[in-house]
Amino acid sequence: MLIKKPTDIRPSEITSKTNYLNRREFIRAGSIASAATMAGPAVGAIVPDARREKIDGIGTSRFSTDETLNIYDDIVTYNNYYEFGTGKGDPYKNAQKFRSRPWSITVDGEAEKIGTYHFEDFIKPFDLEERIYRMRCVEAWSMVIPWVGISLADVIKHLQPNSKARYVAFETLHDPSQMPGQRRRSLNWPYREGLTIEEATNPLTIFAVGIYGEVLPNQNGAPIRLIVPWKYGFKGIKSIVRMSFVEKRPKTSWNMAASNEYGFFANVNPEVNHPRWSQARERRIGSGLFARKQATLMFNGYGEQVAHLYEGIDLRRNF
Ligand SMILES: Nc1nc2c(c(=O)[nH]1)N[C@H]1C(S)=C(S)[C@@H](COP(=O)(O)O)O[C@H]1N2
Ligand SMILES: [Mo]
Repeated sequence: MLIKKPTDIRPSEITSKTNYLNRREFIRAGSIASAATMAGPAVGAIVPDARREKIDGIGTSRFSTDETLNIYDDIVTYNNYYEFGTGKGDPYKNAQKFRSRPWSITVDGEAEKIGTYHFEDFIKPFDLEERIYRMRCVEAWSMVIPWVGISLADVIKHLQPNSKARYVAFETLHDPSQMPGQRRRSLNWPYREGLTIEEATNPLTIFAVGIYGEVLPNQNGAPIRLIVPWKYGFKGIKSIVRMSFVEKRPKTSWNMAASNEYGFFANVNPEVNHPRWSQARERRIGSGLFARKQATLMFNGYGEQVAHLYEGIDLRRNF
């Protein structure tokens, strides 16, 4: 193994000892708890080597957190991706053969550069950056994930929306032949999400194409998915095939499913509880089965960057 000077080591290359130790504890606890939550093989062994591909030329970001990263295996085996099943382990199991290449993305609506692009051409003009972000699911668990992504603000500037473009809407692929979950009506397919143009062009918002310096695994939304770190995880729509610039607020999947539980904004907010559970605290995945939950932060801790977007807006009504 190459020995690097400490200053050359990216945060995501450092194996966290606490996480490693907690993992061992988790495996032991798992044997007396439930088999469904049992840990998989050793760190990094869970995705076949043939499918793991390094990404070159990744820059760093001032927006990255230095919190302890979740290990690779947690990030790729504990997922929400209802197109591949509703269990946390289903996407890992059922998305292995999903064809995430070749891939194309259609841009339509109120913009100059509308059209259908090959995935590779679509991302080529933009700088790849590692963005280590907290991700807070509306279900009250969280992770710290080293994404590789491109700035959505850069993408939008390039596509030249006009003044009618007040929102950006996104859609996931609809293909029940490949996505077994779409043969059931667990959601109104295709999965849809949206942001205001101000949210979409905030410097924190990215399109992710990788994790841990490697190509994004299918279960995490390959080849390209949205990441909006101050919002609940469900805003981070996976495997995007359409991006539309629109005048009116778009319909979004979880909001359509239960508008009293999942708002359009879906900003992380410890003071506004889900009707069925508290949002005050969260369980950091990998911290050990018996670890205390930690406090959830307003805007998931990204208030400095985004609070101004919601000035004068009642966040209890606009949750
Ligand atoms: N198309 C699609 N995108 C989706 C989902 C989904 O079911 N389908 N689940 C969302 C939810 S609820 C969360 S918490 C995150 C999970 O991302 P991860 O599995 O990469 O951690 O993806 C979001 N994006
Ligand atoms: Mo979620």
